[in-house]
Amino acid sequence: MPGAKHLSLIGVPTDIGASCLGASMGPQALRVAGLRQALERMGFSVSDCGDLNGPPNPQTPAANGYRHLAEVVAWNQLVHDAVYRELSAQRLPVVLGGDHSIGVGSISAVARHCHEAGRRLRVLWLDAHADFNTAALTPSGNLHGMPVACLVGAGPEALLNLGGPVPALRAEEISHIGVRSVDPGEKQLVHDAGIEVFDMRYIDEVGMKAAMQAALRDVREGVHLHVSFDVDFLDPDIAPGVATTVRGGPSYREAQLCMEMVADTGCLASLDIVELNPALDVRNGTAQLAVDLVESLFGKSTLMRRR
Ligand code: 4U7
Ligand code: MN
Ligand code: MN
Ligand code: MN
Repeated sequence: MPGAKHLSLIGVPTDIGASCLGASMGPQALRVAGLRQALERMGFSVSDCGDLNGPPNPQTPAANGYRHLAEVVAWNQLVHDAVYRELSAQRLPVVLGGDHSIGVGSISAVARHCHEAGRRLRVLWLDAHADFNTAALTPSGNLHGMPVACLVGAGPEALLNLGGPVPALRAEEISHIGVRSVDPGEKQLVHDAGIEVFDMRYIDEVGMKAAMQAALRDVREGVHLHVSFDVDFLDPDIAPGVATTVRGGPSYREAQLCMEMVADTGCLASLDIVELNPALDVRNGTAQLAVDLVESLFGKSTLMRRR
């Protein structure tokens, strides 16, 4: 839906897939930081659909390798249905997490929409982590560490069947950017699945520009580009308001360039903003930074662009 001028904010106030509580306050922190107003200033028409209302966090230990599987499925079904509804109405969904387990519901809905519309799909996963764990490998049982594996078909049945094609994605439809923390078993799986990962070492060596050129090489008119923005992608020095910080992430300038290069494709058609944890933030600064970067993602630039 490139060119769509109508954006829909969908709040998903949950930390159901994480061990640290607080990502449930993410949607409200993004609202307080002025996300809607920032997008409206750029000329978009924005509706705030309000918050989805899923089950509370029972804070129970893992069973069969998963924590809170039933609740994670319930939240993801709500997310899937809301994202699919907005896409069907030609609106661009902006999912406000919430922890990253909700990427399964969001992206499965995007995949369903693209499948039905005959559109090619590309997903960029901006994250310090690979989020490719399985029940057998996970060190935590937390489903926010497993959404990519679920999307490509390695996950619990109930999370794979939210609607649309199963699996939702082929490995070649998704690329990771900014990865710098992968668990030992996860490493092998990411390798075997053949997922394209532009990790921090790659970005250090060639720079953000070349990394993004490579990640976006086949993104051209007609492609539905989905960005799943885990705020822990950013260096924790500039973005302390997340639970799973990993040092050595993209700087402010690198992150801006990453977002600007996505905007330049003109193909951005859906977005998740996840893992923001206001309980760990300083004066809502990480939420404000996320809003700043999302403006760039939607095409805000310093000067008029000459092409
Ligand atoms: B996030 C972790 F063990 N890999 O699986 C796990 F390090 O959505 C962290 O990227 C997952 O923030 C982080 O629990 C999930 C851990
Ligand atoms: Mn569309
Ligand atoms: Mn993540
Ligand atoms: Mn992460």
